[in-house]
Amino acid sequence: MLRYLLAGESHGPALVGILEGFPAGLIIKNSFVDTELALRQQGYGRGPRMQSIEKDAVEFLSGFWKGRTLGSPIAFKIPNLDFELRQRTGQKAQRWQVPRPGHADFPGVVRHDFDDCAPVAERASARSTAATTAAGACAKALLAQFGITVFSHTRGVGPVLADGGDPTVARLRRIRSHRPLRCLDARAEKEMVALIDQAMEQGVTLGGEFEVLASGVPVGLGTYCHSDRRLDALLAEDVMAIPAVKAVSIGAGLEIASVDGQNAHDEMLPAEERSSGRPSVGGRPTLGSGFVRTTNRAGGLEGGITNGEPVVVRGFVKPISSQRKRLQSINLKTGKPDLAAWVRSDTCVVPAAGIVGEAVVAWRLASELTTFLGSADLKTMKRRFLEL
Ligand code: EPS
Repeated sequence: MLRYLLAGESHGPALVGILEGFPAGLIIKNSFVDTELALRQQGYGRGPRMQSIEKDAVEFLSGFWKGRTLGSPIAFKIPNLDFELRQRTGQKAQRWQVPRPGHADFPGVVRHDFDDCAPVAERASARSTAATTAAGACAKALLAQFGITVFSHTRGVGPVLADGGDPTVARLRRIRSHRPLRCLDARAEKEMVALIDQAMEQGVTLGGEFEVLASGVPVGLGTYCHSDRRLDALLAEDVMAIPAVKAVSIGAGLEIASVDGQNAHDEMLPAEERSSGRPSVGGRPTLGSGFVRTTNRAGGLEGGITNGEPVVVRGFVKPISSQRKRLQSINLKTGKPDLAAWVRSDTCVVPAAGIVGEAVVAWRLASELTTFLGSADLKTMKRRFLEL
């Protein structure tokens, strides 16, 4: 099992994390983590802070010896460059009394007895997801040792939905870094970009949908034996905990509710029938061979256990509440109607949320894998994996 604790305020000196449970002997390159951090920062529709102030980079503080993990807790930090900028230019922390509807501002003030929304936003801010991404990158480095990859793509922005065909690992890898929204459907992506431009001009924000696919996952992670160990439930919790996510689905998700039982499952067919059927999501043959599935409606999870097909999780993101066209709210000091606070914000965070989705899915799968294989050292884990 892996555990982590993350901390840090959006405009404080740094985000920090402690990761526990990694085996000894793993190489985690800073450059790999930084590439993941950069992907989270990018994506069309990000605001001024992401575009021109931050350049997220991880600093490992403990847990390594001669470039490999020790099996002891890993500590890291990601400095907030916005903090340094504020120090240099003498900018004071912002204060505001008019909560943004949809943000944690109002319930956070009540919950923690603050007289101002700023302290709520400091920790409720999605800035914290940079640390989540760094933790997830460490998990990805471990999963890579077992041939497991975790990638995401944007399925929708506002009302525009992609029709991108089969999200194979090769295609997901290809669109990873040079497409504005990491969308498999180039035509829909153009429409999405135009929609974001329009929203930016109007001072409003846009939500959407991302999908995370984990390929190469062995059969048998998770269990149906108790509700809090079902892997589908745990993944749903992980993705739901990403700021701005309002719904999560596994595999075909919501679409399953409206079809009959003949069209809701993934039949197991003799291996030779694979070529005649629709390729499975992720395009990877089922482990254990002898049979194949030509669909993956279950999203790689049956009874809360991985079944060897790619694990597929979708997240549905609301349009973020900070927007230039300010919403009606109440001034907490005067009790009078007022317009919600706004200083600067992103317009669309769907691709960024997809990268965070990858991070949390990777973390959960790596955690389950260490439970499955033991985690004292990488060599033993690999030997046990080959015996599966
Ligand atoms: C965020 C508000 C903005 C975003 C921030 C999330 O920050 P600021 O208040 O400093 O303008 O830039 O996102 C990040 C900093 C990030 O790293 O993703 C919010 O209120 O959630």
